Order: sequence, then structure tokens, then C-alpha cells
Amino acid sequence: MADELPEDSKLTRSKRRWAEEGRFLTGRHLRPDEEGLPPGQHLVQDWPVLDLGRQPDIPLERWTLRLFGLVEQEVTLDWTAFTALPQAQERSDIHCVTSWSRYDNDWSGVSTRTLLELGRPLSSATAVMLHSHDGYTTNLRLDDFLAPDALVAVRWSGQPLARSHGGPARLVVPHLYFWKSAKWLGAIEFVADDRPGFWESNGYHLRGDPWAEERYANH
Ligand SMILES: Nc1nc2c(c(=O)[nH]1)N[C@H]1C(S)=C(S)[C@@H](COP(=O)(O)O)O[C@H]1N2
Ligand SMILES: [Mo]
Repeated sequence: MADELPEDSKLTRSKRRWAEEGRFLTGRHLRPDEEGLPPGQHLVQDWPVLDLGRQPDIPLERWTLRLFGLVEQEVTLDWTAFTALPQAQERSDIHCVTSWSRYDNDWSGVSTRTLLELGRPLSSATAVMLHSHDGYTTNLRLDDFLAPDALVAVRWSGQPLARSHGGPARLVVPHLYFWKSAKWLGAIEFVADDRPGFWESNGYHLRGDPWAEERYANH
């Protein structure tokens, strides 16, 4: 399913270095203020694109989403089956670990709770690993994955989600840094242990709560 990871881009190398240096850390979560943004974040009006240097092209007729791992029954949804599921709408903010935030993004798609009912994970499943078509992976605790405003989004601002932003379908988990929101999502693996994905193996925090400045593994 997932392709090989691309060669490291300049951005990927910079982000690895920022994790080593502890770039953007303020320590301000220890003395919260009234700004309305997580510490060390600034607001942008545009919407930056971040990826590993490859934006896979997945035609809708070949698109699938697979639920596997510690589940009662493995499920593979095609586009028709996925879009026939109850559609959720959520407005939420984006907080990228590279320090930009963007308010009021209107997403629609399928709630992660709806997907859970289909996948029926075993009680031994405590976390998920997300697998994307560019070879990217990221991990989430099951409770974070199932946050009430988390969804697999196929539309943004009423339009089909652009390929550059992870279309046809991406995860959106707004209460964590945006690297947890896997673009070009292909599979959700239910697992027993919360193990690191791509950025979590490259200096970034296992969980990534922006309000607690959980940017890096070692700072
Ligand atoms: N498949 C995949 N998902 C990904 C990434 C990636 O490189 N590949 N980058 C992550 C990072 S670091 C960020 S900040 C956001 C960027 O999403 P955007 O390009 O829509 O702003 O996607 C996240 N999800
Ligand atoms: Mo990011």
C-alpha cells in the first residue's frame, strides 16, 4: 500500500535539526497567558503546505481506506462506501509545530468514532498507527484518535480537499500538532502499544499537545 519514503528534503533535514535544538520552545505553558494561541505559535492567513517532498496522486476509483491490526474484522472501504457513511462537519484550528497556526478551518468527512464502530478494535488496542500513500506514518493514542472533533476529512471549506493538502482524504486531529493529521491516508492500524511514527522517530514528541508545548522528544 504505502510507497517507499522519499529522500530527505531540505525541509525534512531542517525539521530534524529544530528537534535537536529545541527551536520555538518558550516554556510559556508553565505561565499561561490570554492570547488564545498555544505558546510559541503565530497566526497565518494563508495555508502552508508541508510534506516530505512527494504528493501522491490517488484517483477516486483506486482510493481505499483499510482498517486493520487488532480489530475483530478487517475492513476496506472504497470511495463509494466511505462517502455513504454519515458525514460530520467540524470547524477547528490548525497548530503546526513549525510555529504557524490557522483559525477556523471547516472540514467535512467521517468522524473517527464512526470508523471505530466499523473496525471494532479489540480491547488490547490502545493506539493507532496511520499509514499514508507517501510512506508517511504517525501514531496516536486511541483516546486522542477518538477526540469528538477528529475526522477523516474529504472536504475543506465546502470543496474537495486539494491534493497538496492530502486529498482525497486526510486525518484531522485538531487538539494535537498538525503533523499528527496524516495526509493521503490509506490505512489505520490498531495496535497494542503507542510506538513512534515518522516524525516521532525523528526528534518529535510521541503525543504532541500544542498547549503543553510537546514539540520534541528530548526537550
Ligand atoms: N502523509 C503525510 N501526512 C502529513 C505530512 C506528510 O509529510 N505526509 N506532514 C505533516 C505535517 S508535518 C504537517 S504540518 C501537516 C501539513 O498539512 P498541510 O500541508 O495541509 O498544511 O501534514 C502532516 N501530515
Ligand atoms: Mo508540521
